Amino acid sequence: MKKNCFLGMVTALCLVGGTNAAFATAVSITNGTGGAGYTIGTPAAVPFELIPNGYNDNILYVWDEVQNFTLQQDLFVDRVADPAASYVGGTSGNYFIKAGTVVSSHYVQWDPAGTARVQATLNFDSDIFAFITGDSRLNNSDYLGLPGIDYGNFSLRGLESGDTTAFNGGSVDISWSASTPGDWTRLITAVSPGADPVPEPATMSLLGMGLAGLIYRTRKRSA
Ligand SMILES: [Ca+2]
Ligand SMILES: [Ca+2]
Repeated sequence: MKKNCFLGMVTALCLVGGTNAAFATAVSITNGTGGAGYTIGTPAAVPFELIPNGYNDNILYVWDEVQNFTLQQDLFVDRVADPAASYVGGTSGNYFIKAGTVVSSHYVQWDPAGTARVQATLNFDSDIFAFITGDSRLNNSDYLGLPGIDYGNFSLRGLESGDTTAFNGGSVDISWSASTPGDWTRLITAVSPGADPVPEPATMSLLGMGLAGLIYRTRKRSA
């Protein structure tokens, strides 16, 4: 197979096929207070379904979702790091990341038992573009989620106005309070140098067609 990896398209397919999950691009959680733990990773083995108030473990989880994905449509977000950035459109309350922008997605879960507050600094390997904090926008962006997770589309999963997100390049300081069920939110960053690109469906079918054509030609040649 290796010698067949001479065409650009097929080379890309070989690379995709030759590596597994993306490297972690959520790097670390520092300065944590109030949480029972701080974890880079999911709260359960994938596949699973997120259940509101189904954890109550007071652990702050951050996990990588789709990485280095070219947006096929404008992505509506709630809080942007830089409203004047070239990749941002819209106005306050209706900001969006423009179609064509390459983004990486991450999810944050914090499900305390009862009323609590958590503070921490979340660190990534690329600049943070935005937070998606509203229930409907979270639901509309679940296509950026990690395959194998049913995000649930339950209400009250987003952030409230008292939950702060102070952007600082590739880091963000959060201070969130929650009662029931907890806080779930999506964080959008720039191209992650530590992640593999995730092929889009159209690209995958092109790659598949390219590979099929190559196999046909190879078989024909060796026949
Ligand atoms: Ca909250
Ligand atoms: Ca809870």
